[in-house]
Amino acid sequence: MALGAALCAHPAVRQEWRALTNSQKASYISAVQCLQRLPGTTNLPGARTRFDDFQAIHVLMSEEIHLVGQFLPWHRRLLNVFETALREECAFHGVIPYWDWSQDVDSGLPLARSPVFDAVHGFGGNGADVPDYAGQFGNLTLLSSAGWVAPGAGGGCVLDGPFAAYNLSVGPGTTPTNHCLQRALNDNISGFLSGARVASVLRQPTFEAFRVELEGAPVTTGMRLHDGGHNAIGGEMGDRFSSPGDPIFYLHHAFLDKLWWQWAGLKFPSRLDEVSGRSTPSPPFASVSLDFELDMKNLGPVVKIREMMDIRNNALCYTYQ
Ligand SMILES: [Cu+2]
Repeated sequence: MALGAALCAHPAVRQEWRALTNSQKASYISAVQCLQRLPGTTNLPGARTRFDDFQAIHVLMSEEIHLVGQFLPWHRRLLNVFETALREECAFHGVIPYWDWSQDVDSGLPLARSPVFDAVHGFGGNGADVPDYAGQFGNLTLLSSAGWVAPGAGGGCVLDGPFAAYNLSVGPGTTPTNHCLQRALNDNISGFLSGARVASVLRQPTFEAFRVELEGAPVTTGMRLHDGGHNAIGGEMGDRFSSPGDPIFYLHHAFLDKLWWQWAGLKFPSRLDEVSGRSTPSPPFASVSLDFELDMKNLGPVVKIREMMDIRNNALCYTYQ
């Protein structure tokens, strides 16, 4: 096959949040706020705005896109259609940034001190402290079995920053409900997000081992990078259905996408063809191949995993710094 046959001439460079200038940060945040003002076009349950549309498709597809071989390609495609909307509907000229949380964890500072949670040049901080917060579903026992230690502060509405006032109408879970953006930053989960953990995921010899070690519980017994990042932020981000309601979702997934690209780069070009895994979380299982179709409903045309393998191709056209 001819992967790499049509590489784009000028790939956009996705950068880590703290590498952006304040004006680049502001333009990304304004573009996301623009999607939050535009009326939705999908009519997916609960979706009122264009921003909600992308959250709603994640709710709708959630059972088909996690713990499966298409997990990474599907989320790459989600970021791709989200970025396209930012550009075409909100005159955004930049790219989705990523958040490398391992830099914060390795610094030894609390997550709340990360530049991504800055109230002015970031996504706002923790949620208001709710005593005895027990998680989005009032049940954190699942998290404890995955290595979760103790609740952090927070759990309530985010109080500052550009997204504190946004009314979410998709989620939590699968039930459309009006609610605020919630966070429950938890430094007890940070250990799953260290630079050493990232390095160990990158050492995995096959795509199969890599995707499992990256995604985490319940396929693994403890948390890994993907679920660790979701749960360390908590609130909406801790919700496996409606997590894209927190705009930080896109930066977390961009970092996971970067790690996939970095892992592929360790054995170039053979890993550009390497995809595997079951296609459904429960039996009967089929195996995904490059011809597996990624469904975005009416957010964008169906594409095959094959088209998501090389980020330098004309359809994707980006790279990471
Ligand atoms: Cu997801």
